[in-house]
Amino acid sequence: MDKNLTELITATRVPIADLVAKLRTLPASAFNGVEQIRSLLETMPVDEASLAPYLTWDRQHYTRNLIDKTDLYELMAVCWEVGQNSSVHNHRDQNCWMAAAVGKLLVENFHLEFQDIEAGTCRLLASNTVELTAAHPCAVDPQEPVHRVVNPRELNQRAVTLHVYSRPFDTCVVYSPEQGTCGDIRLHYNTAFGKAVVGRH
Ligand code: CSS
Ligand code: FE2
Repeated sequence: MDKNLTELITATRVPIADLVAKLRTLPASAFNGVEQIRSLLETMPVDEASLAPYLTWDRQHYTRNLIDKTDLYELMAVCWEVGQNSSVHNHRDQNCWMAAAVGKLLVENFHLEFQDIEAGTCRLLASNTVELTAAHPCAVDPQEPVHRVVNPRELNQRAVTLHVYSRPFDTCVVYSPEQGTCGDIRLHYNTAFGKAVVGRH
């Protein structure tokens, strides 16, 4: 990244509470297109220290930590150990924006040629890969919503991403591009508002 841009972002980091306060002022229309929230995340990169109550780690799986939730959106911090990935998945036709508060990740997008959820079959082709950093938040393309997030092992660092979903969703479809299979899964929070969520397993 451009050095001046890196410095600017470090200088302008805001506490997570400021981002929450801003999101809460926005009307439903702000969440309909993808550009407004994407540029908001770009102009309000979040300070890592303010995320401390929401950072939990699990060697087996990335963790999902709810920060705020309204009828319009949910905001969570996702914590990635070195080398952890998500499955290939969709977002239930909901808009999604992501920014990396810590680290540098990859979003690998896939083109869904066909899916038959009832039969559990699909065909996917890898499309583009984009870098996810504080300076470069990403919006999931509503036309091409299937993706996976990777915290590359070779970077040898934990990562924390912020996700805004609108509207909130608690199930998604998970795909195996290699096997051509897919199926619904439920999504759970590891923590909500800074407290462990009991009985999620
Ligand atoms: N959508 C995944 C994180 S990778 S974008 C989830 O909510 O668990
Ligand atoms: Fe996702």
